[in-house]
This record gives sequence, C-alpha cells and structure tokens, in this order.
Amino acid sequence: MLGGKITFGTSGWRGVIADDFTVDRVRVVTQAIADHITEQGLKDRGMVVGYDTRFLSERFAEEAVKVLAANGIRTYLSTRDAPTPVISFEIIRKKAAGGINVTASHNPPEYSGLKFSSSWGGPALPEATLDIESRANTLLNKNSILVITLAEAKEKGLVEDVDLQKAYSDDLRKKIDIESIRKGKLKVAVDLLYGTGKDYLDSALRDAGCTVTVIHGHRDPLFGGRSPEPSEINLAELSAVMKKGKFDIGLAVDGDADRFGILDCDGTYVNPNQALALLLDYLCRTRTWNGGAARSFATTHLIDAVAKKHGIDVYETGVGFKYIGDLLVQGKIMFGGEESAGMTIKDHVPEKDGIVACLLAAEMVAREKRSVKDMLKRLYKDVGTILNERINIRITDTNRKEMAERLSKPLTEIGGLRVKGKKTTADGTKYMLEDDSWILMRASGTEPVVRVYVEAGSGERIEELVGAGRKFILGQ
Ligand code: G16
Repeated sequence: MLGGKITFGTSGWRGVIADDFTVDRVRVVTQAIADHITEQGLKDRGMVVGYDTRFLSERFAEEAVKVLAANGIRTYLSTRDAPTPVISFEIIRKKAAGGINVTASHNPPEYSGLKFSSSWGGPALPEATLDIESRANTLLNKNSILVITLAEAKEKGLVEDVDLQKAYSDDLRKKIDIESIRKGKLKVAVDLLYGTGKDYLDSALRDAGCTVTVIHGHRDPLFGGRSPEPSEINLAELSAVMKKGKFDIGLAVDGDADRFGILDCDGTYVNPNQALALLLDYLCRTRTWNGGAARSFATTHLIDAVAKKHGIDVYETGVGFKYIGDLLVQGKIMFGGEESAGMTIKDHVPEKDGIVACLLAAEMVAREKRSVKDMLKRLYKDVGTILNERINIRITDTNRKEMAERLSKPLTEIGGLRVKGKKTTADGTKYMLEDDSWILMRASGTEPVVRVYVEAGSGERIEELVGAGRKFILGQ
C-alpha cells in the first residue's frame, strides 16, 4: 500500500511533501478524480490544471496531467502558477469537467496539496470528495494507475498550454469600479507572500492608476520561513513598510490567492471578520444586487447585523467555502464570506477570491475617502459593536480525545456566564451566552490545531472568553 489513507479536509487533500504527498499518491488521487468525472459523463469536457509556487508544484501538476491523458482526458494546463479562483474562472469559461490546483494554500512550506473543483467551478462538495477519497483509497492497494508520458500526451493533443491570466484579469474590470479607484489615486502596499497573486493583484492595482509598493513578489518555496497566510503576524513586515511611508491601504493574498489580508492606512491589521462586514455594507450601498449574504458557522454575526440593516437574508453554512459557492450558484446570495479571509460576490466565481476582495477593499477606501478604522467606527455606531477573536491551539492526540469527551458533556456556564443556548453541527458546538456573546471550539480541517472562535461586545469579554476556551481545550 502506498502510504496511509487519503483524506480530503476542509478544502482538498493536503500532506507533507515526500511523506504523505508523493508523486505516486498524486497519481492515485488523479486517477480517482479521472474515474469520478468519467462516471459523471463529463470526461469529454477536459480539466483545467494549475499549480502554486511551492516546491515541485509544477512537477506534481505534470503527473496529474499524465494520468488524466492516460485516461483520455484533455487538460488545459496553466502556463504559470495559478490562483485557485482563476482555475475556478477558467473551469466556467471552458465549461470544463472540473479543475485541479496543486496547492496547499496557506499551509506551511513543507506541505503540498491538491484542490479539486467541480464542473460548476467551486470547491467540490462532500458527495464528490467522499467518492474520490473512497476510489483513491481502493486504488492505493492496487497497482493500476494509468500513466503516459507528457510528450505522448501532447502528441495525442491531450494537453493544451493555456494562459489563464488574460481572461480573468479582463473580467475583473466588469466587477470592480476601476474608475473610482483611479480617481482615488491610491498608494497601496502589497504583500504577495511569494505566492500566485503576483502580477494579478499588483498589476490590477497599477492598471487602476494606483502607486504600488510590492514585497515578497518573487517565488520562494520556503515562503521566507513562514506560512503564506495573510495573518496579522505574517503581515508584520508589510505593516512596517506602511509605517515608514504614506499609504492608503495595505493588501495581501495567501499562497493560492483565494484568501485576502487588509491593513489600514497606518499599518494596523484589519481582522477578516471586520473586513467582510465592511465590504458587505459597502456593496449593499453601492450595488443594486438581489440576494442574501452567506457566512459560515464560525464567521462573525456582524454580517447578520449588516444584513438586517439592509433587509437581506443571511444563510449560515458549514465551514468550507464549497457550501457558500453552492449557494452562489443556486442564485441565493450576492455575497459570501468566511472568517478565514475568504469571500466572493454575485456573478463572480463560486470560490473565494482574495484578489477580488482586495480590489473591492481598495475601491471602498477610494470611494469612502476615509480610513478603515473610521469606517468601522461608523459601522459599529450603525449596527452595534461586535468584536471577535480566533486562536489556534496545537493539540496532541490525547488532548483531542479528552477534548471530544469534554465537548460531549453538557456545559451550563463558560467564563462565568450562563449558557443560554447551543447549536451543534458537524463543525462543533457553538455556545450562546447570556450576554449574547458566543464561543465555538472546533478542530481545523487543514491544520493540526483546534480553533477557538469568540465573539462579544467588548475587548475584556473577548479576553475572558479566549482564556476560558483555552483552559477548556487544554483541560486545565
Ligand atoms: C480552507 C477552506 C476554507 C476554510 C479554511 C479553514 O481554506 O477553503 O473554506 O474556511 O480552509 O478551514 P479549517 O478551519 O478547517 O482549517 P484554504 O485557503 O486553506 O483553502
């Protein structure tokens, strides 16, 4: 058997390179995908294949192409590293059977991964990933993976090298108010975190007349020794750059450019929940779109407060952008966001798009002509103050078991406050407390950590709840 079981997490299959994630296992998973789309009757529509800037990414992508070709499936292979939302855009444009992006997104450098997007353009739903997983795990025990060489695949016309950038970038102009950004004459600091956002985000900003200062705009498979995640700590360098100069906004995207990062004009990190609420409010005021807003179980209820202000419905989904993408395709929503810094909008891809989120943030700053801090102040005045925090706790298998046991017992009090209600889903239990604050503890599906999410009306309550959550997880 070729290694341990293959499991798809919150988005795709991820593993440590040369341990879990090997050429052989990429071939196995691709064969499972080929069988899946063949059974769906989609194989004639071809697959879009891309890769990120990680170690050996293009090589792993090539392996996927060779297996697809051996199965008679044509590939549209990206000529450069590609953001996941761009793969999504191309699947829809080409009416392809789906897409594979070789990426471990925001995970540390030693990881690689494979994201499979379905024919509707979004991250595959559990019914698809369960089928692929089960096929892959059966294949692990057999020696029946079909592979041909790349030269043979090309000779048979089963691989087409494609430039994914132009069509996607042209389309951005229809979705973003470029003229407003141009009028704003923005000075923007951009951290590309060595990832696939290069020449997408920075070029779009330059095309919109911004003066752009870029850091980490080249490929480094070690990501400067960090994870390519636009978190507060990882954006400290961008913040330092902003403090030395005069900027209107700081923007960042993660390794596969589906997550966003935003810094205010003074270099202060804007947490993704706050950014989502501001963008939803802004879009409701500046677009004439129908439809509701979707957020995941773990995402801020500030979204609900903004939705209430504008009289639109809110849809709560499980954690994973696939569920939000599905609602977008069904035409139910005009905005979807996740606390992990993912968002998309009406008429765009059913996948989170960090490039679009950043450009909308630039548009918002240009049109509103005020700092993010001021916009937030105004929003809190309008809809009430809702603050939030998320911490990640590394846990051992013993912690995990004990935690599951503790979580299964009824809780009547957390952080000195009575539990007034609870909601249990596949993503854990959210405890609603008597002062309307809440706490959710859940195991991540992409990292070996437990996440504690808290929301409350004041900074002190947030601290108390974070402390209570930490103690609970660690059993102290
Ligand atoms: C993935 C998923 C997101 C999810 C995030 C965090 O993001 O696509 O929908 O919110 O992981 O998931 P978890 O809390 O289970 O780790 P990405 O950017 O890593 O693909």
